[in-house]
Amino acid sequence: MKPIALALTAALCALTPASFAAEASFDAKSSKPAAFKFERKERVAKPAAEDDRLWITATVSGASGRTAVVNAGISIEEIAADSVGGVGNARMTQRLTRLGIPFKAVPLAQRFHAEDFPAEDAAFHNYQRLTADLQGLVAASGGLASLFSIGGGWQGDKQIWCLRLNTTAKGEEKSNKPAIVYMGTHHAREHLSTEVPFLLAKYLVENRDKPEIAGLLAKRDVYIIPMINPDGAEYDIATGQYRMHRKNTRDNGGGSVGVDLNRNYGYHWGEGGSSGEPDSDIYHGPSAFSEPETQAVKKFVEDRLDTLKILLTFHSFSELILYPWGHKNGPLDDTKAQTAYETLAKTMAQWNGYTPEHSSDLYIASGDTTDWAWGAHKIFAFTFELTPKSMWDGGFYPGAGAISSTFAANLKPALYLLDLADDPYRASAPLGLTRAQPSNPTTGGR
Ligand code: 0X9
Ligand code: ZN
Repeated sequence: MKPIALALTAALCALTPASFAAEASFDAKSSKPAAFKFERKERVAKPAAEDDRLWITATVSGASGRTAVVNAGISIEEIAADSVGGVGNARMTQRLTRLGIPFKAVPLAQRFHAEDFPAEDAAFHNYQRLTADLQGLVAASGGLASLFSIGGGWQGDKQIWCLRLNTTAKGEEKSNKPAIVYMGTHHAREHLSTEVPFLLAKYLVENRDKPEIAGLLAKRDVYIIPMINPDGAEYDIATGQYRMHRKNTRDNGGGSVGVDLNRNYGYHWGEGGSSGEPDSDIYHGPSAFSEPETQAVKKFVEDRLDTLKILLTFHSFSELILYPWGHKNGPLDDTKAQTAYETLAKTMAQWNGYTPEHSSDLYIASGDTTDWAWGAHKIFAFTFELTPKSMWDGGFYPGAGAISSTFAANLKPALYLLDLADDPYRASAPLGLTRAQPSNPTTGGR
């Protein structure tokens, strides 16, 4: 087990608004954005003077018990057979008391011992390195890759970069080829979910001349957006020690920072498993798509509705393959789609060893990316909860040692979806007709 490094209270107190602003302008200067589409807003969130967050262990079992805990405003991070652990505050524990749910609560900083940033975690991409390395991939791609910004974050000084792989169209040019989008790091502290889509981009660029990869790339329009929440990701590491930050960096006032971007999408927004309280880790924001980050994704997707068939959003952790619905229990009414989702998820699970299930089997949550993509636009949408399985194995901070193995485990699922982006229903077509024959990236067997 790898220890988790956190220094929450110290970190929050050490970061003055002035130092944060100085760091932000450094990033803006060094990153040389290709398309700077917005004004800097000078709305840097002020850190809370005190961190009143609690680690809450509640005695519940089953998805309905977990949903009751989420509905109290607590973000569940650890699931055991008869209990869950997660982040909340004293007001939320009062709700558990009223519901008769037994719990224990300790200060979050006490639950995670403060340690130095592990030296090996320098391998993770911060915003600046990601910007440089994406630009490097474009330069090394022989004309295959292009880079553009889909918008900016709350603070307005960072771009949400999108790397595109298309043998003919570049940047934001239209293409008739079937499209797929991979995303990472909606949630600030889930840094491994930046690495996996980045490494997928790198793999595709470096192997672009291998027949099996060249064949795939020739017929597809591939978009990779590794860091949807650059402000939050930087905020999480800005002090050199992890702060366990989940949301973006909207200044909610009263010292509370951030909106949960994975509760801010506009399909059944504001319903179960999200909170209207700004200090909740699952705060859904003041309105659907209130945040620039989700607005950027919305525009990106809606500009490509005629060709975009599959969306895969990487999160961490728990080793799950999740698919709609998440805002309500039960299968999709559309049985053909339900069968396709099940086949896709089970097939991918054979390769990465993750557990395939409806998002709502984890817990009900409204306003997430995949419910919106499917509900509003019928784009096949999956959430992968990456390694590790549990908080005890490193949780959000599994260490750099997890990067390459997690990418390797998810490469074949990612290529499988890429192949199926013309028609995801091919996955459940009878064998011998149009059923997908997944590629084998190690042997080139397709
Ligand atoms: O709660 C989330 O947003 C996701 N888990 S995470 O630990 N990465 O925060 C899961 C979203 C799954 N969707 C639903 N249950 N609706
Ligand atoms: Zn997440």
